[in-house]
Amino acid sequence: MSSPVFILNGPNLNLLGTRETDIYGQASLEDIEALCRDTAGTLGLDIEFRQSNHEGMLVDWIQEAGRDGAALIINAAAYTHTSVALLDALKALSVPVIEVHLSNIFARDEFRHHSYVSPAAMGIICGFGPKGYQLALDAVYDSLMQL
Ligand code: CA2
Repeated sequence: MSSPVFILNGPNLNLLGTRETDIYGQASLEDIEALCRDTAGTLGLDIEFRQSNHEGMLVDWIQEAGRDGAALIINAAAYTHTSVALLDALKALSVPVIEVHLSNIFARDEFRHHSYVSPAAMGIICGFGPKGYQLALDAVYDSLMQL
């Protein structure tokens, strides 16, 4: 089995599809995981898809991705805008990191315009809903294949 691409999701993303559907759409996190499994299968990638509401857990998983993963896709949700701990953990990685957001954070509240994740990321994809995760997997594939 090859090293998986870690796909980490931050706080409250477990509520997707139940509330705030005008902003985040109808898809649940389980729907997004299924979409990722499908896309990853097509690309020949293994994935490790996780969600936590706890900053420390996300830090532990980022470190695990650095040890055992081929790449990391992260939607840090609200921690995007607050967490130096996530930035420090991400900066220690040598695998490719891609930041994803369902919504266009730059078209929303000013406090969402700054990301602590972006300085450690190869790139950021936002505003495309669940498709952003597929685009991120595509980008990971290209990066791993050095396309
Ligand atoms: O657009 C994104 O993916 C965000 O990362 C989502 C975060 C938000 O804080 C970021 O600024 C942008 C919020 C995720 C919360 O998701 C909910 C879903 C349903 C109901 C309540 C929250």
